[in-house]
Amino acid sequence: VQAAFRNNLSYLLELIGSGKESLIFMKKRIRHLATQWLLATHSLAQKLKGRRRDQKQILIHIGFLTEESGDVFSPRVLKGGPLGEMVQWADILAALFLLGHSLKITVSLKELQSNLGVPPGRGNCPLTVPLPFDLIYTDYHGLQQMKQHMGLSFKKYRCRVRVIDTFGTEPAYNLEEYATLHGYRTNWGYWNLNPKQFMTMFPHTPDNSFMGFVSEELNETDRQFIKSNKASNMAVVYGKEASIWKVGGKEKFLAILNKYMEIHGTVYYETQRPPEVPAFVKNHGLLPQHEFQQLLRKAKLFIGFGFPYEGPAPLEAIANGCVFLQSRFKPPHSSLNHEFFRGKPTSREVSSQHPYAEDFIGKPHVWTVDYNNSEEFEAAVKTIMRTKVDPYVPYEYTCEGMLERIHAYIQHQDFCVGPSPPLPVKPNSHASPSSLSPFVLSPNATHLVWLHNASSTPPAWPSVSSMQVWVSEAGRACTETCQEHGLVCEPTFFKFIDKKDVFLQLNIACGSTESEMSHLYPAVAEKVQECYLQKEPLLYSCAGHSTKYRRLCPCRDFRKGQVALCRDCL
Ligand code: U2F
Repeated sequence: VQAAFRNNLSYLLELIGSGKESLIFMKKRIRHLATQWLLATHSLAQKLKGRRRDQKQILIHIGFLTEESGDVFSPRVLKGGPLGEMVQWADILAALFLLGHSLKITVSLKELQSNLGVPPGRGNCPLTVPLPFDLIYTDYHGLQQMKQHMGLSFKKYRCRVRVIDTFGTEPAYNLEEYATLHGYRTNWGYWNLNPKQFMTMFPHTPDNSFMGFVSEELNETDRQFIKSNKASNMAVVYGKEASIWKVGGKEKFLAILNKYMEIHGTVYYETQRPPEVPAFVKNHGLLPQHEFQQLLRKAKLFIGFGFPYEGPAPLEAIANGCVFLQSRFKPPHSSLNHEFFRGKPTSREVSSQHPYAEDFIGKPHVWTVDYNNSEEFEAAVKTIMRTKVDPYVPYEYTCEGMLERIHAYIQHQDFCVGPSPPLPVKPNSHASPSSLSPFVLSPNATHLVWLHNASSTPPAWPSVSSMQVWVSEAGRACTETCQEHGLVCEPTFFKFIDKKDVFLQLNIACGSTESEMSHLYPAVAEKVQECYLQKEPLLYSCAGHSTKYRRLCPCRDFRKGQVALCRDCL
């Protein structure tokens, strides 16, 4: 069946049900963004005109909202608790629905079981029940519940699962055998999924798929209104919970900020003003989302104190014409040195409160400074007050950008197919071994590019024509190596470059070549001239570095403002 774009969100709102504060929050958000979603859907429909899109049967099981996993978030919706996850789920629901797929939404174990066709109490029965869904979107909690209640079907069908995973899961933590052996410890389990089945809130690591969420875009009238109503001396502090005010050293930088600006907060309180918030701060209490956004429209500066990490609010601030000022983390925070990240399945180093804002947006919208350096901090505040900035939303965070990305994933990502067939070899019997390779060395001999030849191009998504193969410096990850060349690492291409010939073509001297399990392979230990190929495809990883190795890195191009998709990927 072909999917037809939808032009109305009311049926989705019905499907979501009610009863929980979290669901009410999500429905409000969907209602509030409805016009924007519908316009974006129309515009994507024009762009994809004539394209065949299959309609999928999709189950959405929001595990963290089930009573069975404790549902700690719902009771905190009105009390300053995390909303980022709900923002994201609301947007995922809207996007999947508008793309025309058929949805079932569950937020309890009972509903999950009845939708999976598993009779209650028969969770461990050895039968495999046919799964009535092409795709299941869930989270780590939901994954655990499905494993417990699907019996053998879980193993059979887990390739259909997509895990919404805010901070990301690196391959080294995903593969049970390897993680256990090498101490990649996680509190979230080892699922042996294809790492691209994990979908993140920001494009943290290309090993996962970037799901994202949306940020409201302003129309021309709003933009004009904002321009004439910005109060250049108004700052809003990022954070809804009083605890963020406990950050060490805040007196110093707050005193500086207070010299120049009127400071506002949206910190939740019950009856009394939270004692952590100084008297000179104008605290509005926790605001409903659209009122919070109205406040941002007036403010010039949105300032982060270091927590929460990587939430949606800075993007909303920038979308409403604020400058986001945040502290640089030196050394960076990670699961190795910070309580919050401990046990999360990633070694990613977080260089500031919001690395996406820092790296993908930057000045003039984002300033990342050392808060312990009073001069640097003060200079930043003064410059920000003088600088005019326009509201800005990166394309990948617009409704159309999100619809486009999810559309592409749904139509092209398939983790249920077996290993791909060997690369086609050109039928040229006198050729030397290296000319059988589909790559050619770039003219300056720095990297390999795919040899454009229709007959040798395997059907792959992303398309291999977007590929370039680079060798990292020793101690560098592929993530960074590709970035340095204006590209992004693409783990699905590892299978094409994990070959002896590729070392040869890159003029790398291999005294020996072994095939072993390591998330750093393929790589070369240059000093000893040892080359290594990867034995376990699930360990192909863009993340990871060691001073011992130079890694082979499969990079690709990307669409402007849409890093998840290569130029020919739509
Ligand atoms: C992040 O969760 P948070 O919920 O703390 O993320 P925020 O960036 O603070 O914003 C979430 C939403 O809260 C809204 C605002 C954002 O969309 O519009 N809001 C509001 O409704 N009223 C107000 O007064 C102020 C803000 C992250 F998303 C999670 O994944 C992490 O678990 C968490 C901890 O790092 O941080």
